[in-house]
Formats: sequence, structure tokens, C-alpha cells
Amino acid sequence: VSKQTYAQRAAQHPNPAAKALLETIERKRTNLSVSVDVTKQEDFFRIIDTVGPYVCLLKTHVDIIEDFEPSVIERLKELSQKHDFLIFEDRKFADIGNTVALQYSAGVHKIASWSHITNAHPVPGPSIISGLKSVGLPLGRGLLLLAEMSTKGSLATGVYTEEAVRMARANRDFVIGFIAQRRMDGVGLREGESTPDEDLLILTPGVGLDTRGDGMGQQYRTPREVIVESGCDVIIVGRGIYGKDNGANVEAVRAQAERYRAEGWKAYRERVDISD
Ligand code: UP6
Repeated sequence: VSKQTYAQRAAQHPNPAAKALLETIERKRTNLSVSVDVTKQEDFFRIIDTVGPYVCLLKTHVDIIEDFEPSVIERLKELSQKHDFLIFEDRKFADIGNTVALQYSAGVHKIASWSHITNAHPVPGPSIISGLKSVGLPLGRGLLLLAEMSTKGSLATGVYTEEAVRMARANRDFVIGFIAQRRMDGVGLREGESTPDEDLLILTPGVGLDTRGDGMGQQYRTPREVIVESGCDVIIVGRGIYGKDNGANVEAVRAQAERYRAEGWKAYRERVDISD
């Protein structure tokens, strides 16, 4: 899979959210997702309007917005249309099926109604997928499982990661891939098992060009390490793009978004061997 182009993969993908993401990547020539982790609407929308042209997917933590109101979602949807990107609410669900179905569909944020993609920790077992799927599948949404994390000392390793991959494989109509640090093709396969037509996407946070960590356990690798060496599909970048001042300098944010987009795309072309 990692040698195929995004366009080839888009043409074959059965899940509508994954297909739309792969098509957007190809159309905009960007495998960059920006994570907009700021707490004020003003900063949130300024950053999104600036990075919009450079991203395939916009990642949110909508619960950190202090002045949240329902119009935030309307504006976010408008910007997603204007700039042609998908939305990924990084909710990291982790509860029993019944609870996550309520958290996904209801509450203040009604995530399922606007977020094309969301994610979940596999820690509760397959029932977390059933719960989220009951809400998201009819809406054409996609789910990512956190098979690994970017943080120092993460417990999501070894057998845990393998079981996460098996859970995804058993639910390929709704689970479109992973938050992980490397390609998962072949991970967790049992004796004699093979999955030739499987395309599980890898979206990777912990990406930075200028530092290796943040002093709070985050670990950064470069787009090239992530895309070429580890075979991942999408780079997720937060503070590397909007900096320490919540993206106050619009031109600096634009320059960083363009820089990460170019690095991510160059790495992809190296991986699939496109030379023209
Ligand atoms: N994130 C990680 N690592 C993971 C999973 N998720 O960093 O394993 C998320 C964080 C944050 C973003 O919640 O929103 O990706 C990374 O931001 P940064 O680039 O500013 O470190």
C-alpha cells in the first residue's frame, strides 16, 4: 500500500470519509493536517483561515475552546467548504459503547454531526467500535484507533498495538486506520492470514522540523522520518505551525504551513517514487 499513490488508494477505498480524505490529499497535493489547539475562537479561526489552503484535514480539540457556542461549528463547516479540507475532532473516546455513542452524538458539541473523522483508544476492546459505529456509520464517518502514541513512555506498544490492529481489521467498514508512528500492514496477522486488499491509513502526530520535544513528554520526528522511513500517510502538526503565540503572526503561520506541506509532499513523492 505504501508504494501506491493517494489517488490509486482513493479509487479503491470502501469508506466514504477515507476516500474523501485520500481524494483531497491528491487534489490539493498535501498530506498535512494542522492541529489547532488554541482556546479562543478568534485565534482558532484566524489560524484555520490561514492554514486552510495547505491542509487536507483540520484537526480540532473542540472542548478546549473557552468561548464555544454552536456558531463555532457553522463557521468551521464554512471554512471546510471554502478551503476544501475535512475535519477531524481528536476526541480520543475511551469509554463503554453506550457512553461513547452518547458522547459522539450528543452533548454540547454533537461531534458526529460535523466531524468527518474521529478517534478512539482501543483500551475498552471492540465494544467501543460498536458504540461509535452505531452513530457514525450511517453518517458516512470514519474512525481511527490510537494504536500507538507519540509520547515518551507510551503504554500503547507490543500486544496492545497488535490487538488494536486486529480490532480495526474486524471493522473495516468504519475503522479507516490509526493514529500511530509507523505503517501497520502485517501487524497482528495470525498464522496463514493475509489481507491483500486492506488499506488502513496512518495519521501521525509528533511531527516537527525544529525541535525534538516539548518538555512535557511530546516527541517530534521530521516529515521525512514519518512518511519515508515509517510509511505513514498524513503528518499532524500543531505548535510547529502556529508557534508559541497562538499564531498571532499570520505570515509566519502561513510560511510554516507551506513549509510543512512542501516537506510532507516531497517525502511522499520520494516514497512512491514519483520523480517528475
Ligand atoms: N496527539 C499527539 N500524540 C498522539 C496523539 N495525539 O501529539 O499520540 C495530538 C495532541 C495534539 C497534537 O493532542 O493535539 O496531536 C500534537 O500537537 P503538537 O504538534 O503541538 O505537539
